[in-house]
Amino acid sequence: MQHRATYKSLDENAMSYRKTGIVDGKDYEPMKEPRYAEIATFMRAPLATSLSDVDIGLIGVPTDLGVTNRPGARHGPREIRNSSSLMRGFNLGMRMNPYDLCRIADLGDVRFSGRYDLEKQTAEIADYYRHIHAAGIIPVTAGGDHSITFPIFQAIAASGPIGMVHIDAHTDTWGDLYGSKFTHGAPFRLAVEHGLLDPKRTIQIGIRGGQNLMDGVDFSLNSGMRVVFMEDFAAMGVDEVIKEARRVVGDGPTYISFDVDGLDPVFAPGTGTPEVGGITALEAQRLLHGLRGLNLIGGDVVEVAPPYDQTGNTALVGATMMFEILCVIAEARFGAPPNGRRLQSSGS
Ligand SMILES: [Mn+2]
Repeated sequence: MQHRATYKSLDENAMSYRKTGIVDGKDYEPMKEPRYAEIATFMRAPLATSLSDVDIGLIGVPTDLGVTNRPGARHGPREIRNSSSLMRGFNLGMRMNPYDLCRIADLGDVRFSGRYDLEKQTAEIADYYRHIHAAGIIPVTAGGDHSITFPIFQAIAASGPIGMVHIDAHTDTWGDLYGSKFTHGAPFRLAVEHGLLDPKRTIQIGIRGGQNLMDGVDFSLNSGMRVVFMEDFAAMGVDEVIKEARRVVGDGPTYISFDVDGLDPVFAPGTGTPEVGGITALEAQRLLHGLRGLNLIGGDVVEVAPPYDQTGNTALVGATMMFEILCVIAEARFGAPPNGRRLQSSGS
């Protein structure tokens, strides 16, 4: 294969992919070092020191205060960073290199002053993403449990409801649970109720398992979301599901939310609420590639809970899905879509 530049060249004063060793003073590029070396940032992208000169920001949200059962997703961002060092620049499945298209950086983790206060934390996540959005940066996030997506929407959908491709075993549209409304079972009900998410431009893919209450599924269906239950997924096949997803979200602004429990636990056992009979890793990659050219405004991979998977494979799968999401967003926003028009940044 022809060698391609791993990085888009950056201005001299901008956030740079090139670093200077503090001992020998020599220049080096972390992504060209062996993949086991240097500090583990997401995808080995540079760690940003400011919000200037970044097009896509890779962000960790290390919290699992919103889980309703088994905790552990607070360890997701660190393990995904480590596993993501296995990612390279060129995506063979898509025949493109996101680093050729735009400036990508690890923005670090959301920091909390209320780390053990779910409501305060939710407000702080929203505040963090308002800064990211105001700087015109497209966020690609590693959670954390799924409760983090609601405050992300509070920031990026403030000017009007967005659409969503949601991959998950669960609809995450339940109401209050044990006195809390910000659980990881509730983000998309809250998002609809707050006018942040357009249910008619939302597709939920991979839904399955048992339920204590039909409240969540009923909310999804009654609000107009397209729910692709796992039996439907199996009957339709990936290509038909892609067509349906593209029909549902149309050309409006669309977010990709990928709960790793949407995958079969064979591929991703390290998650708090595994459900057997799920999507394969390859089907998920094909599904994500099928979103090429949509008006994508951000994405996340959530619910990677490394303590339940001592092999580390769930973190690798999560990192890979994060890379795929990064690639489809980079191409959609900074590449040359089929209509030849570069989509405009939704930054305020
Ligand atoms: Mn979920």
